[in-house]
Amino acid sequence: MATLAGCSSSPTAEKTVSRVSDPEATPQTVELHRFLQSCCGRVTMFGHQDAALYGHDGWKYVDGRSDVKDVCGSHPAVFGWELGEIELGKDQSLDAVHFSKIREGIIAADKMGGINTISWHSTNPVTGKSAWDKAPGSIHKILYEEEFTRKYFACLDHIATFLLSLKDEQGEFVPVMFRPFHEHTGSWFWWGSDFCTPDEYKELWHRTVDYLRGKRGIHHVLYAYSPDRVSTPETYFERYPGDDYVDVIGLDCYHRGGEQTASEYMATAGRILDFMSVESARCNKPFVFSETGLNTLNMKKWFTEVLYPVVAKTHPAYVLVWRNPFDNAENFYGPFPGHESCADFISFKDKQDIVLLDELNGIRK
Ligand code: BMA
Repeated sequence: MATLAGCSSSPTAEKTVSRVSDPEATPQTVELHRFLQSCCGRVTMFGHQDAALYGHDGWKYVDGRSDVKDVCGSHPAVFGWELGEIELGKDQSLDAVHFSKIREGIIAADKMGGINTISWHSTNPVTGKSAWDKAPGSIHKILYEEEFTRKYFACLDHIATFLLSLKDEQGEFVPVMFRPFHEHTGSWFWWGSDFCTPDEYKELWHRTVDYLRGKRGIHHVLYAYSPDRVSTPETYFERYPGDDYVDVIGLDCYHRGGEQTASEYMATAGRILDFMSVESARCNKPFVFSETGLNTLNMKKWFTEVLYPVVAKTHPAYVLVWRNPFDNAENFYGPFPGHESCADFISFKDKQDIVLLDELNGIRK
């Protein structure tokens, strides 16, 4: 079993300067940030999107269950969650998950010592269509046309109400990462690079953070910036909203294909994580591999032979693979019992520098 004790020092022992963008961040939020930073360069936590909500064989809402735990005996260390369509005032997400279950899951994950990260595939407030609605100029309209500014803030009110409902048994806010407007260097979402200028993207981010923080008084959130694959650091940072608005720098980069594209994926992700690690150390902001995966895991040793060498080179604080939908067996990124990658996943987990919840527990709290 991998243990943090195997490292030169445990993450909590390391004194790391934390640079949280919110001067009023709660102590738990500052601590989460410091902990993430202390992992960078030394260990990588493993995360799975929607881990605790449902799994590949169709199970849904089973207390204490996750596909990862079914395979290796431990939950992932990092739990991903998705709030898309909360902005419409619905009680279920675009992935047919009740927000009440997400709230319960976040609070339960925090209680177990896990780390929570939230994504938001928001509908387009201008057109009312999905996150994938390629409507040029939507951000411009949100920023400069009152009708849409109002609509956007109404969306944010739903996000704010949800965030403000995240309290533990002591009544303290549960610190979370929030990762809006991700993969913006591509152009598949309405906030993509073909549909707005760099300044418009940054301004949308600023207004979002200012609203949640300033107007709604939310101080238990770390904001994560997560471009998709890019060729240069300049492109990565072109739309960076600034140190006062970002706490964590991320990367979304998938392995599309199988064996034939493995070395290309490893080289690309490795190169981007390289410059992120340098920047992370310079600015005291943790870097994370916020989304990745090989759809259907069609390489038996993907975890140890492809993913591990990528993360072991720089050690982002965590790597998160995407979801195992309960309603689509053709589409999954995490292991589940019976899949041919299980043995390899267990070897991956057993690496000294890979951390799941069982190794995190008792170290963070
Ligand atoms: C995408 C896909 C979609 C899903 C969305 C939000 O990448 O998995 O099916 O709706 O994430 O979770």
